[in-house]
Amino acid sequence: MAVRRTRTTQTASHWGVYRVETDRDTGEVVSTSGVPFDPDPSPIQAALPEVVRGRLRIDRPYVREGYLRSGAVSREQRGAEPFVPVSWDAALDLVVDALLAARAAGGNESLYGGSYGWASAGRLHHSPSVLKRFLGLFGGYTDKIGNHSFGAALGVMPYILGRSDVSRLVVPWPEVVANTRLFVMFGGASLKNAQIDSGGAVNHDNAEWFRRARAAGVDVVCVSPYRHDVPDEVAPQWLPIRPNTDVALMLGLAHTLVAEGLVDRGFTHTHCTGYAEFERYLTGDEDGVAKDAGWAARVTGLPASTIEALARRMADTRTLVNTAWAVQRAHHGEQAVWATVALAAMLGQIGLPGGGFSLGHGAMSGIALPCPAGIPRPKLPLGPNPVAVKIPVGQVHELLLRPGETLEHDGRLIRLPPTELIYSAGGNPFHHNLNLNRFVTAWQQPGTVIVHEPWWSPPAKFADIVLPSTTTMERNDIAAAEHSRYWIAMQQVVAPYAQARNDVDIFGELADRLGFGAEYHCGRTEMQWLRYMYDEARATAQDRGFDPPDFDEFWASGSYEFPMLAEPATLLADFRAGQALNTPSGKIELVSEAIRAFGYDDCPPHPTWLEPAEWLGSPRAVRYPLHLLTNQPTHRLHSQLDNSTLSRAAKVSGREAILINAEDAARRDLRGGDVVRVFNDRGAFIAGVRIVGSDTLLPGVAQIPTGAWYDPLEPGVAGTLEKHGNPNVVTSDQGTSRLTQCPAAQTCLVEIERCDTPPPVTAFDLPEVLDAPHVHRE
Ligand SMILES: Nc1nc2c(c(=O)[nH]1)N[C@H]1C(S)=C(S)[C@@H](COP(=O)(O)OP(=O)(O)OC[C@H]3O[C@@H](n4cnc5c(=O)[nH]c(N)nc54)[C@H](O)[C@@H]3O)O[C@H]1N2
Ligand SMILES: Nc1nc2c(c(=O)[nH]1)N[C@H]1C(S)=C(S)[C@@H](COP(=O)(O)OP(=O)(O)OC[C@H]3O[C@@H](n4cnc5c(=O)[nH]c(N)nc54)[C@H](O)[C@@H]3O)O[C@H]1N2
Ligand SMILES: [Mo]
Repeated sequence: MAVRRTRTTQTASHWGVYRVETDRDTGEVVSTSGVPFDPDPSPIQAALPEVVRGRLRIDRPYVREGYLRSGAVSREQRGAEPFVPVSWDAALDLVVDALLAARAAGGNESLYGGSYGWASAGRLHHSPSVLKRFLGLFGGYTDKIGNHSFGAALGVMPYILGRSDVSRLVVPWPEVVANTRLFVMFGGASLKNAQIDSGGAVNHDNAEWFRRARAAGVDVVCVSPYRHDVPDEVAPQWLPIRPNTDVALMLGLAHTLVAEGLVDRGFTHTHCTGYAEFERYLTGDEDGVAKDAGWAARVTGLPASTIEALARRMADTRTLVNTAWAVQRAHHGEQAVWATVALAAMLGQIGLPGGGFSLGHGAMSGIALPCPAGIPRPKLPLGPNPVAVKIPVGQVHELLLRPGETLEHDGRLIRLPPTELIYSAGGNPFHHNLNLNRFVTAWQQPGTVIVHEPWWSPPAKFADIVLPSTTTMERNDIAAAEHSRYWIAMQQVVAPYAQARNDVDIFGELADRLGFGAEYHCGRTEMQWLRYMYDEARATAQDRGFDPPDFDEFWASGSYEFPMLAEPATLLADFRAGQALNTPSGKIELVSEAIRAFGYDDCPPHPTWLEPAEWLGSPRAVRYPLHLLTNQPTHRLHSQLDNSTLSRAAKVSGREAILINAEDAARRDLRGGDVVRVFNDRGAFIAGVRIVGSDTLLPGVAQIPTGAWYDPLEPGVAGTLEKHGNPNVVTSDQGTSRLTQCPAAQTCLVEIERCDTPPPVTAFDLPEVLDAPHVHRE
């Protein structure tokens, strides 16, 4: 038997850095393994090679049949029609024609290029960035503002702390282990989330840090409807709170501090503004309702005695309050962030080692790991965008459905321009947008939709022009995540699949045709770009006292780890020591006059309990008695890799698994493995049931991971049944508040019933392709 000759290359992904062995003769991927400096590689790593050469790869450019025949007038058929294969030349000509026609009709602001999405790791080939570079040089585009992850925090933090670097408002693990005695985690810090880092996780160390915290005697409290949001190893105290009521608990804790004389009045006096007014709200002097532990108990479902006991413990020891991003991804999510800061301020430990608050500890791999400050990242210059219009990420439907009207946002009115064309690369709008039945209609409004995708994923199936992109394994790049101390060389592993091209090259071809190729690619090849980006970042790193090797040495060695040059500073210690914050008062704003001036009843001037539009205490719960939480998936990244064996093995009866409490299941005569219809007024989807006890999930709560590929029974028809378990057909697209207008996915009530004859899943079928490549426009 012939001996297999292999070669090893290193690549990187959001879920880790890995070595890939390929067959020297066939080029096939033989195996993958983690790198030596990653103690605990993610199982997701193994999922990519399979799909890189999988059946669902897009082999060449395609155009929707109706678009090819009759252009924009066929827009309502988007998502429902077969595709026609075309040559690259023909496809690029169509894109150029569409761009020029759209710009002529509606100006540059009629091009929506906000294209939200995680795409793939790699600083050069990051598709939303190359799209922006391209559209900027084309004269500009309407962009997005904010993010899906922690958008409410991002929007409100500048008012509270004068800072918008939300993902840096985290007390790192070493400080927690050394100093924190009580770690109160609203929404926990699930280890499944720490597999990932935007731009490339490197060391998967969080499980080990939880163990060290346990060994150091840190007591952990998991405040969540779901017990396993904190790993069992740390034996957390579990407070199964009603979803979306965390603010009420925080206020109940704060009230207890007031009632028992435990507030650090020195700190609230010297470091905060507005405390007196906030206290009047807590005691009920403002609105007649004391936010005491008994009140909080009625809202949250937790015993008053537990709330009081927790408040006393918090005041008695070095306490860190952490709020997971999911908690602010809910109606009035700004309040959860503000109340977190207020509670920590009243405890008076902000700026002390291991005390105060964190946001999103462990939400991604690197966020709480030790990391030197000031690491620059190699970057592709995006260039200017001459169009100023920006749409909050969760409100793209408003842009598309209400052209010419306005949207309230952050004290201003955003004028919504008409949209002639959507250009999307590196995101899945049928995953990140909520209320998909309305969104499907919104998506059918513009005349043209262009999508770059490696796979026949939902956005590809809902495009007019589909251009096939390469995956990370088919190109060279550099990974450098915001929360990582590494630069990683990503070497091409396999040749591009079929006719797939790199996004950066597709835009290069388009720029050439449109006459700005030289400005776009600057005459650089892939490796020349990487060298250029590296050299720029290296020069900055050298200015900051680091000494990364030259490009050739870096590329040959595969990685560079930045050393810790100095002990990292404790979060907000400089502020504690007297340095003013960038707020009007220079202090933490427990009352914001700027926000008061906006007069928003959905975002009052201090942390406030406002009932969410939907929760277990609302009248709507009579009809839809289950609160649906949509958490991040364990076996994939959002919708990425849902087509892999790993993700598909975790489904129940072929559908995404929904977790239901045994009591709720019994009431509906449901058993594990049953297929159910999950529904409300906005829509319905099919899922597979997994039953857990009240020791795992609060009764009245159902939980389903996001990211099942959108699989409508009748594509393009609003309100049609979703067959595969994409929960965003039932989630609401109402913004968190007028302040930030962020997605509020976690605010959603549903009912569930058995579905005995569910339609088959077709999410992983190829679209219908006509073998008539010569259809011409009429
Ligand atoms: N209900 C609910 N919905 C949610 C959330 C929630 O909590 N609840 N969470 C939200 C959050 S926090 C986020 S961040 C969003 C995530 O939303 P997205 O970032 O849009 O989700 P992804 O599945 O990562 O989409 C990336 C897409 O890019 C494609 N892609 C990958 N590499 C490349 C490439 O090199 N080139 C091109 N052209 N395409 C590529 C993938 O195939 C995939 O289709 O979802 C949000 N949606
Ligand atoms: N494996 C994997 N990891 C990921 C991702 C992925 O797709 N896959 N996505 C990454 C991204 S983009 C992001 S933004 C982060 C998100 O990080 P998070 O937002 O922290 O993650 P989620 O899984 O959405 O939510 C965490 C938990 O919050 C709890 N929760 C929900 N609503 C409430 C509430 O009202 N109150 C309380 N107390 N708890 C609540 C749920 O039980 C849920 O399990 O994760 C990242 N990590
Ligand atoms: Mo996110």
